[in-house]
Amino acid sequence: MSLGAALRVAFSHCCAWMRASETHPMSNHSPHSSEHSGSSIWSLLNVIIAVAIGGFTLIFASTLFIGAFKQSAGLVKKPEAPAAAPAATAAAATTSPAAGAPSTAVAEITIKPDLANPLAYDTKEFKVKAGQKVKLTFNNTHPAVPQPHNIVIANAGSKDKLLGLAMAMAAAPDGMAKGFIPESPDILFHTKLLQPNTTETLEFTAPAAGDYPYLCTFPGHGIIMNGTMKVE
Ligand SMILES: [Cu+2]
Repeated sequence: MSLGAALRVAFSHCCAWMRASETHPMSNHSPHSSEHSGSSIWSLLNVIIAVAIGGFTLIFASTLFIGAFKQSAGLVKKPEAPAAAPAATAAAATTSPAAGAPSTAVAEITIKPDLANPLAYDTKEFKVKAGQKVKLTFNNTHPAVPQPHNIVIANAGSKDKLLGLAMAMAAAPDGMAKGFIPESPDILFHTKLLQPNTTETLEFTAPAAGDYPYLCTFPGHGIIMNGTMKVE
């Protein structure tokens, strides 16, 4: 229903109601005095209802009109979802390093003996970027099977050679004193032999891209207690 039609209906309805209350008093059989006061009360009610309906219609109409005017004048801002997305992307781009630049974020890795298999590491692989600062913590804590362990990070492809050197140290009188760390140019970084419930953190810069094995060189452990540092 259009606004004009609504107004006409509301007006004619009230007029008809007022005429009806004048020509046909509500209670014909009532005494004259009460009949007269009854009809005047209904007339008053009709006026109030007419004013209420008229007022409501006016408010409704003006709200519609003002809303339409604001829209057409561009005063009401539409949601700017498409504009927000590029802004978010720009913000993300400024906080992340530019492509090709060395990453400044420190890679922090913590490795423990595996809960299910205490002669293995709980971390079999981790990834860092070439040139990235790395903080590698070995927390030699196992609730059930305390054992001395270390972590030796070595050149790509040298794991088996180091396993052999570590086994040879089992028979060497100074093996334990050296923490079972073999003397090898393939070893890049290593912790000392850590007693149970002790921790050591290695800090180094990730080498060139490649897969670097890490292993425990306590004789026999490294067969299973090993993993791979993937440098990308
Ligand atoms: Cu070990």
